[in-house]
Amino acid sequence: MATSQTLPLALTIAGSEATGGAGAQVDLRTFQQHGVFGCMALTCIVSFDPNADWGHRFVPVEPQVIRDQLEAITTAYGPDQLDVVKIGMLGTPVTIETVAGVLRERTFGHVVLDPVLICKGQEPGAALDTDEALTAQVLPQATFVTPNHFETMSLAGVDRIDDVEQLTAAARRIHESSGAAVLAKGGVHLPGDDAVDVYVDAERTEVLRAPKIGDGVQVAGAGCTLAAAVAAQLALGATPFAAARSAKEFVTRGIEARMSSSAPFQVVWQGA
Ligand code: PXL
Repeated sequence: MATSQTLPLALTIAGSEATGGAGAQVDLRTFQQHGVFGCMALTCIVSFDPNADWGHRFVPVEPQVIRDQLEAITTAYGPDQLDVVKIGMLGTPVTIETVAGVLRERTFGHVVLDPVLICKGQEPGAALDTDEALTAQVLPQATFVTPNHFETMSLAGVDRIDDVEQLTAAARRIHESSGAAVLAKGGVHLPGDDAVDVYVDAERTEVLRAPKIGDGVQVAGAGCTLAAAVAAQLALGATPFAAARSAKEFVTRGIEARMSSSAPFQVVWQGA
């Protein structure tokens, strides 16, 4: 009989988006594509409502059920085996408190935080209490954070980011306040032909560029894919900066191979 093998592992703590375009489904596909064994603690269930402009129907998972999932995972896989966690949508201050509590009990070498405040189509105002809880309780425990344009403004406490200099200044500010490596995403929100991201850690500040694809069409699931690819690369032993560069390439390929459906947005294909 063949002996069992040791595999790189990563955990995602994230929500389900039923159509598979965002959330934990994206994370697990991304891990798989990297040869990383994925496990998952589900925080919420999002079901878009086709009869209400594809708005979000959102159901949080009970805090005790989140704790149960994480107990099973962290008991099965000790710190020597599972050292990388990716955090996606938490959704409510109570869920944030629950996850932050578990992170304080069981340390991970790499905590990749995709600071999901709102999903595409939601009102920015809905994010305020989530924003405050995330900043106070989870961000200080993150080793790597991947804010999009809106989240970068929110976490840096600035009103606008219109160019790469402002994006860099905001990313530095988030790095200085959190200590985490920061990959701040300009996406399609900055002018120019390139999708520009800024990477900042204690040693370096780097601007990452890739040509905007399809006239800068916004594709759902790109943020989840990017953070999950960073986590997968870290699980494979990459440095944070190498993980950032590789993840941007992975997302660019996935956006090129994007998939459409009867929903009003296209989604990243991680299998490209
Ligand atoms: O893309 C952000 C995101 C993350 N996680 C879940 C989501 C969304 C956006 O829809 O539903 C579960």
